[in-house]
Amino acid sequence: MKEHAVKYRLLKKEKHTGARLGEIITPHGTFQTPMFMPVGTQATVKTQSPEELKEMGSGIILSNTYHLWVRPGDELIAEAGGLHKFMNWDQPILTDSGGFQVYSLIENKKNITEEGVAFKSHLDGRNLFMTPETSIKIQNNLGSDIMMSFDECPQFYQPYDYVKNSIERTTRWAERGLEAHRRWNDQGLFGIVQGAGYKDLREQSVRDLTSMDFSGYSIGGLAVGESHKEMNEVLDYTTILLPEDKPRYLMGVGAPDSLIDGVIRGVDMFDCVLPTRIARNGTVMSHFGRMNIRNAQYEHDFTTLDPMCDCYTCTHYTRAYIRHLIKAEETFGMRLLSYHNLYFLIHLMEDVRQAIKDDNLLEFREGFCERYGYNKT
Ligand code: PRF
Ligand code: ZN
Repeated sequence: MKEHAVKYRLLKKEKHTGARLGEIITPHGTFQTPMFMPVGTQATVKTQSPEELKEMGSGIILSNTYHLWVRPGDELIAEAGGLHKFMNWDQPILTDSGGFQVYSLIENKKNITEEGVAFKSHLDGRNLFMTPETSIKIQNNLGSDIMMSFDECPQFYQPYDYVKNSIERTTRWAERGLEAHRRWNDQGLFGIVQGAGYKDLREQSVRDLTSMDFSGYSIGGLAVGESHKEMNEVLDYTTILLPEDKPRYLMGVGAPDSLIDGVIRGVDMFDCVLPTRIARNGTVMSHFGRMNIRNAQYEHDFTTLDPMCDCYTCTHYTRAYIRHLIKAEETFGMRLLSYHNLYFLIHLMEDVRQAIKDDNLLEFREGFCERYGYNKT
């Protein structure tokens, strides 16, 4: 077994659920888990500076192989000394492989072959081809702390035979990625479990990927059209098969109830564009549910966004002011809301970590969901 640049340390298991308290040690520092990771697709978390991200408690951010490959190019970033230096972020970075982003750009499933995936650039429409080796090479040039294998993420409701062929190819791609990886000394590499809603295929995917020596395991192919209940079921039978001594990452999930339900099932890491995307059109995540600040009811509302939040936005600005900024399309309004929404999810995970320490995560979930307005399940 090789030495991994990224290590997981299990600190405590919650008494009544599958939740784990831990920490992930990377070449750019250690962060606590469970953790929510802000998304910085184009080497920036939209509207937020690195100083703001640190201040809000973000211990790691995510970026995207595909986007940085087409612009400004991974070679340019390597020339700058790597992604950390290029964007002035000295803490951990995780990069997604492009396996998810390119699928939205594929015109026909026939463009997915054993060798790789053919698709068109979202910038200028030129033909591109991504293979497991290209994805790893780009991520090696970026120098992220945690890299992802190149995978296919099928929609949830696909025929069994399609998904079986797909996961077997994703496993072969993962193996090719392991071979292509050149920086084991300072970059970890995760395998990505797929299999849609088919229990035996998820099990096969876990078995095949855990027989190879990855630094951690991601659960992909969720939040792609299935219900919340179906997602929980897949997590139930997937996470129990994953090794205890490696981190687990549920990809592209950011709804507060899904985060808590993922943690209950043993997930350590999450990411999603949701908090920053909805912030830019005026949607606020608060302890009392979601609200759109553009709504007329906030015109004369001089209270804070979320009375239970002590972030910079909530301690300095009123709903009426932020409503005005968003309606006037002022970028400062987007910054204030992005800051608050990210702070909200990062601090939700801090509360979740405390509940794991206190062995009362189920009670925490109950209280949180009742306030937020989720139906009990
Ligand atoms: N694979 C990759 N990235 C992803 C996903 C996936 O399945 C998802 C699914 N929700 C989000 N991001 N590589
Ligand atoms: Zn706030």
